[in-house]
Amino acid sequence: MTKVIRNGTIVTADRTWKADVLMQHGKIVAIGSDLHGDHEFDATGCYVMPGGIDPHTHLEMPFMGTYSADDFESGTRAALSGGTTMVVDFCLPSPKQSLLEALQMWDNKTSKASCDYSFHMAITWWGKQVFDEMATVVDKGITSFKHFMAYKGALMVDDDEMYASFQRCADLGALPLVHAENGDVVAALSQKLLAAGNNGPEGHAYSRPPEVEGEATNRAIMIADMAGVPLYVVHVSCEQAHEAIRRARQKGMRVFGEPLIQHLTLDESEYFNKDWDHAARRVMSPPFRNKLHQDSLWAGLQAGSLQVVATDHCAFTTKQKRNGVGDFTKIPNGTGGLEDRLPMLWTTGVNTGRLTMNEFVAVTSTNIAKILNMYPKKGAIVEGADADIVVWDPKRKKKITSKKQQSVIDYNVFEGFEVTGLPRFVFSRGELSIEEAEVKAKPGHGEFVAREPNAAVNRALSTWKDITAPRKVERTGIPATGV
Ligand code: DUC
Ligand code: ZN
Ligand code: ZN
Ligand code: ZN
Repeated sequence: MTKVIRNGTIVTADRTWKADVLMQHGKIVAIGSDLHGDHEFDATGCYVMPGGIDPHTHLEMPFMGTYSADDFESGTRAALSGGTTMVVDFCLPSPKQSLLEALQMWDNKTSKASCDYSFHMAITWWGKQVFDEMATVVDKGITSFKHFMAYKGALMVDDDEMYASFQRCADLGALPLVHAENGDVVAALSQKLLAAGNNGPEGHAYSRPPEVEGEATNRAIMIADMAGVPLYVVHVSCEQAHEAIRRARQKGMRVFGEPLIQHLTLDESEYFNKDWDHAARRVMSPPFRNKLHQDSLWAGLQAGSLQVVATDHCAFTTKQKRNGVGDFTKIPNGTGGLEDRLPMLWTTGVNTGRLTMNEFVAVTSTNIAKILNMYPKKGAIVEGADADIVVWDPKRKKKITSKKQQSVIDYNVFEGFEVTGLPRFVFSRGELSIEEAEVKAKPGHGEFVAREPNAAVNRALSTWKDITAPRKVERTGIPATGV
């Protein structure tokens, strides 16, 4: 059975042209004019783009004494509803847990996924077992490892562990990721704020200023450089972190930065809302920043110094958030966004002229497909690619409301926002998953995407050789010790 998308304009990361797209057995099999198939989908007035890839989700994740509310069933429905056809979730071993055992646990969560998915493996502790198991994890097609520089006493790794893990990543052709916030400083600031009676949600933002993120980003970049490995910095929220990434790239290092749609569109005033629930629902790490930081992130997407827009989708209900009444450090950190990422970025990016349509495709799909080494299976409209396609209607409008969302939580951080630009059809490996606002996604259709290691290393600098292969000086006339 063949399907064809007719009369649309194809938009990829580097081209815009009018053509039809023929799909068969989950793949794109032909691109050209006047194609026909068993089922035809009319894309008149629409853009035909690679489906979005969200490389940063936390579905059904045990965290801060609870579980994030969206699982792979509701999470992938939300993704598809907004034009995202693949998610990359984080597998989080608990302290001393085998990485392979944790991976089995995460794999067990995915049976109702309706779009494709992959994993990043978190390094939450260090030892010979972790060192050894990292190779097996890479063999299983998981070639990216996440490091939390925050969440002291829980997920956080120290610099010695991070350096050891980064070197291991370099050996394995894997990509290290960092959550860059100085966890020691966050813990100290949190205690100080609480002691002064500053226990509301705004205390969360005060405890994680941009400097905390800038310091950690710089540190991670330097450690990655010494380990000779590229680096991917998740949820870049401020100028200080962006500046560190710009500087590293300008010096020739492979460092990538990922702003979130939330940080691009929402600001710190949310935490000063009089309504406790309103503010707590927006507690995430890093917190929302002021408009100057937002401008920096937009500029980074334009200039190419930031490459990917994600969500860090980690949704908690109001009831779960209320665990932190009287102590902001107990408010589960996280916000949703899977369903809204593409419509929000199109509305605030493409419709305002800040991003071209091709840049939109690059930052929502193609760039991360390349960074994670799954291009052109994903992130491309080309013969042989997976038929993960969004047919985008630039005129379609809606007002975002939690009452009509796929996420199971009882609110939406973008509530009331009017978006212009929404999917008309979404295909996941050729399966019609969304038609207008109707969800046709099939739980269980989603498959794991295995990735190959990447040979890319950071060996541009002349000092790199000195660090990895230190020269021993043969000396004569060494003085006797202690004389
Ligand atoms: N930040 C969040 O807000 N939630 C999940 C983990 C994280 O780093
Ligand atoms: Zn014809
Ligand atoms: Zn994080
Ligand atoms: Zn995250």
